[in-house]
Amino acid sequence: MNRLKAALAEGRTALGLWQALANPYTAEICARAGYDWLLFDGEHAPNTAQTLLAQLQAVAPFPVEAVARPPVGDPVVIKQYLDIGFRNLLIPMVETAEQAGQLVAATRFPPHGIRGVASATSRASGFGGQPDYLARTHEDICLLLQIESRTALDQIEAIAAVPGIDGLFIGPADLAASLGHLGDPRHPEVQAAIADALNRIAKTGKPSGIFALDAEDAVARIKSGVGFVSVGTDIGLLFTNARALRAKVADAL
Ligand code: 3PY
Ligand code: MG
Repeated sequence: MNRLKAALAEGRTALGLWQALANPYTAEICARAGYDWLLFDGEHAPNTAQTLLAQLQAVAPFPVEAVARPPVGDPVVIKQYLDIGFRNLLIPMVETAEQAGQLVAATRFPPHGIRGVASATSRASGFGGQPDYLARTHEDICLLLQIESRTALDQIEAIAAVPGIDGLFIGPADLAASLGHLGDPRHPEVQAAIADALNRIAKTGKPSGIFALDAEDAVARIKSGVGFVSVGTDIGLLFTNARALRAKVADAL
């Protein structure tokens, strides 16, 4: 059973932590921290299928769902991510219902989609040990799409209506850039656009998600009904705490 897919379908909040260190050792540490999901970033972190596989293996013993973000919503990359065993995907830069439909198709074997078939050679099938894999695996796939441009904002209802989409996730950094406020996701215009987008997603009945700007932002988003929230990043935790510790000691001297 996919715990993230189930949580979203039942309207339960799912807390996530972004993984950009591209490292199985730190992924294992974060997997012990109690989050519902960890996002392994193939778009902006130095990940390959091999490094993603190692991270997936590192977190496998823990009750946390691994979500992968491919660099692009490409059926070939999606096929590779699914084959190594990711069952939760967050696709960046989705702008149209047509694109959303193609992404759903990329996650399903024919006749329901276009996903290329590997069974006995894929980790996802338990290396061939799962007899109903080809017929049932799509039932466990959770497909999350990112809304992060002005064009995408206009298409929220159409994208959400595509069968097979499990949730829509706001990317504040790219959205800010698209709205003319590069590097300033807290700009009132960006915040107003995000509030409007979250409201409209809620009206479609689909779960919404967001990359929170800090802990306070995460709490506010969760209280307002956002279903899956990334509350921070591995790099942020390391860098912020490394700096703060040094400053604390240096300031006391
Ligand atoms: C964005 O903010 O643009 C994202 O993709 C999530 O961090
Ligand atoms: Mg983005």
